[in-house]
Amino acid sequence: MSQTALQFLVDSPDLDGPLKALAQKVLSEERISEEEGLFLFEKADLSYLGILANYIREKRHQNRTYFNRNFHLEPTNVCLYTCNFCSYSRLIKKRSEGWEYTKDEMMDMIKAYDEQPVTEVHIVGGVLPQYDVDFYTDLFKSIKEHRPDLHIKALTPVEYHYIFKKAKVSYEEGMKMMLDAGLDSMPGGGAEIFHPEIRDEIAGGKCSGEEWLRIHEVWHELGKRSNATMLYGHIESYRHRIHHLEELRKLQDKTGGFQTFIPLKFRNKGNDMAHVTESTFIEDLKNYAISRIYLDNFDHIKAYWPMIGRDTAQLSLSFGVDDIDGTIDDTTKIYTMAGSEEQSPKMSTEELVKLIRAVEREPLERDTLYNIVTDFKDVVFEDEKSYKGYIQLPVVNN
Ligand code: V47
Ligand code: SF4
Repeated sequence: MSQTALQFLVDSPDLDGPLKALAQKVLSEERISEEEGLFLFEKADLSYLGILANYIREKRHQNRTYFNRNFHLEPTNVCLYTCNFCSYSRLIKKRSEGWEYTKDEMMDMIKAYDEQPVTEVHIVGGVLPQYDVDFYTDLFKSIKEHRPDLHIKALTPVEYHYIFKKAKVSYEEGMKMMLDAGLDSMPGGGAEIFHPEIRDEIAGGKCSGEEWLRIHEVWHELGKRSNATMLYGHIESYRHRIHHLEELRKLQDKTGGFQTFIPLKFRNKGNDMAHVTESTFIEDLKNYAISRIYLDNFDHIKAYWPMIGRDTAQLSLSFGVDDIDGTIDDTTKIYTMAGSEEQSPKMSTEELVKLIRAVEREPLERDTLYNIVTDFKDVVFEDEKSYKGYIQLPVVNN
């Protein structure tokens, strides 16, 4: 279906110049350049981008749409850094307003999921001196002792850079210590925008773009996988987004260790960038589509539904996205504090399955490494026949 749509576009007499050449490139699986990526951001319209991105998505995954069963654990929201976009952190001088969990408290939270079929814990939070190499290696070991099959996806180069420096160990030594303690994979956070023109402005003081990339490289060299993100839609220009995507594509060519790319839409509530207007819904879909087209060496593009909402997540599945993260639970505060669509992000497996089916895609529960846990092909929920999905058509008044 989408192959026909792209072929039809390429053959259309109404399409010429660079747009025709780029559509032809996607059809023949040729890589697009940085200039061409920039051109797509600046000149291509959404329907055109949708055809290209959906072609790639369906060629790789057909209708398959992945999600997992996970929960988030955020050790602290107190942080030494002061990223302008962050609504979540509390400065040290206001630490009484935040939380700082001990290892025992965190283990109690882990144990609260004992009876539930979750496959992953996603751990990320603020940066503070007491959360050091010893704290995290001890935590990871305790989680593995308690529940060996629970996949630990934890911490970003922001934390790793800080704790390794404090412990006076190299990235190589530090990541090996994490591996030995039970770390399974790294989430994609802390990437923001790599280009120093923007990074220094919005996330000054924490690890640089090069350091972020290098820590992922070291982790991949240990044979392990990780994700990547990009915080977009604030003060960056399209040139900065392409630079970011290009850096990721280059590293992926080298290591092949990234699994998923997750574009993160900047939300402006309760932070020092509240004056910056958020990107439009059209812009969000364009960004997913161009990410899918540009990152030809990434298997998956993920839409993080708690942040963009269920309707956009459903639509994104036609703009290059094949993964909508997980059931989550309401344990993550990063987005709710920044004004995300979902104020208490929690979706049951049944709701996720229905949400995916409502846009005629095929839901598959995966584990963190994309092994299939449950294929819902033969599972039909009682009320599904009358289920209308989340997308409401607008009422037109003549
Ligand atoms: O690094 C913080 C972003 C990230 C805001 O790997 C904001 O599977 C928008 O990385 N508006 C953390 N974004 C979350 C993250 C993530 C989420 C889901 C899945 C995975 C994965 C990773 O959240 C931070 C930062 O880039 N962020 N504040 C904000 N106001
Ligand atoms: Fe700290 Fe992360 Fe927030 Fe930056 S984004 S202030 S590093 S918690």
